[in-house]
Amino acid sequence: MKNYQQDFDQAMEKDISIEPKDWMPDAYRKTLIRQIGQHAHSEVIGMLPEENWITRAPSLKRKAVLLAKVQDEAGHALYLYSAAETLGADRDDMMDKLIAGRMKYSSIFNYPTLTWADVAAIGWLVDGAAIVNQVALCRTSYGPYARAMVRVCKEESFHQRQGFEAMMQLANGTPEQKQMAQDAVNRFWWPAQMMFGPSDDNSPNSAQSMQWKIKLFSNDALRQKFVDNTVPQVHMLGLTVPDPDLRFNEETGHYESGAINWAEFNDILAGKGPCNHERIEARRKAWEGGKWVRDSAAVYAQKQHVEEAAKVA
Ligand code: BYC
Repeated sequence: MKNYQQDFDQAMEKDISIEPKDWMPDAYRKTLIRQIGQHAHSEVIGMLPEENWITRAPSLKRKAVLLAKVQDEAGHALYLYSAAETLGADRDDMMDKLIAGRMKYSSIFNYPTLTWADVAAIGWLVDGAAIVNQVALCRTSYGPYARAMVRVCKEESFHQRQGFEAMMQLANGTPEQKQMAQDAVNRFWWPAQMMFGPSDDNSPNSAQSMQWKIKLFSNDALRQKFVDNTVPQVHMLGLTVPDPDLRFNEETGHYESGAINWAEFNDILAGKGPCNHERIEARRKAWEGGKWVRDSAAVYAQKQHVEEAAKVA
């Protein structure tokens, strides 16, 4: 008699990816739907702070790049919703849960984009943080999620570079532009670090997700990698890191950060961030406003199906 649990455990041990038709524990499936669903929602909600600046981008080139980036984020959401569907999740149900506040999305998108420099900072810092997390996810144990991440990472690299380049232009611009760049770093530095989730001693899902190789590195390990990558970039721009306690530890070769304001993070997760209400409201309007398109597409698909069936018969 086949021992499904044993086969699953062996696949884990040998780093063989789990595919949609393979047996998997219910809790593994549930965790993946939670994480991939949140990830997909983050891509969708993440379009909003940037979309805010499409009509106000400072040049035709910046506008074209931003439009392409926002469209890429929509594409990432589609790969991710599809990956969640391979686990039996229903896309409409996930969207209803997001709007009802029963599914999360990344905390970072609850901050406003007050100036053009914030858009540059999102590309550089937010996509930069996302890459650190997602490069690791390219080897996650669930095949469709890992494969989606490979493509997403290629696009995120372009996003990160264009953000850094836009930031460099501001940092080397007039004193006012340089100040605008510094203000954006001051506002986004800590929220970007919070993207990696609670500290390891306060992360309820990490132990199990690491055992299942959904997560290959802990929240703190990835956060450290982001800080180590990014501090030299801030300095290269001639800007400062808004952390008076930041120091480089010569012995470990790592930067040591000051304390993260976890009360602010928890408030955002509880729906009390600066833009939580606005973001969900925008999504609700888009979802309800798009219903007629989804309905029409479904009727058309049904009609096509009936016609095809009639041809075969
Ligand atoms: N924000 O036990 P933990 C992008 C939740 S978008 C909100 O450590 P886990 C982009 C967590 O879900 C990229 N919630 O959880 C798009 C859990 O709550 P539940 C977004 C957070 O899952 C447009 C609870 O806190 N990337 O790149 O082991 C423009 C306890 O946490 C956050 C992803 O989604 C947070 N920051 O680890 C530009 C990456 N952190 O579910 C850019 C995929 C934690 O138990 N996700 N929570 O109610 C992951 O890698 C993991 O899910 C996390 C959290 C590292 C985020």
